[in-house]
Amino acid sequence: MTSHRDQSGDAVKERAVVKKQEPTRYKVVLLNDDYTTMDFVVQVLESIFQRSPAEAYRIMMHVHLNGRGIAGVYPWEIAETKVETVTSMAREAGYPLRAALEEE
Ligand code: TYC
Repeated sequence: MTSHRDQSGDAVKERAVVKKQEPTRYKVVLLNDDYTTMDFVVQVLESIFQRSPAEAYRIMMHVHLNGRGIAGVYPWEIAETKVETVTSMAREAGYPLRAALEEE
């Protein structure tokens, strides 16, 4: 904190604006479909999103029942890479599983 006199002679305190800019984060959303197996989705959540087996199962069931669900939240570049990895892993295995990005 600095302190000085203004033209009228009054003490004036100045405070630097220190509010940090939070980096924008992105949700990786998994979308339900009728063909991807439950086991495959659980495997994706464990291997790409570092979810425990119990968490992976819970998220998979949420997507299965609600149509969509959040796999994880990340900075832009990481979120984008996760979507690409999900997509290539699914296509490789012959499944139509899709993932999308949403600003948090
Ligand atoms: N609905 C799929 C089934 O019944 C399972 C599934 C869950 C698929 C989540 C995609 O993101 C998904 N086999």
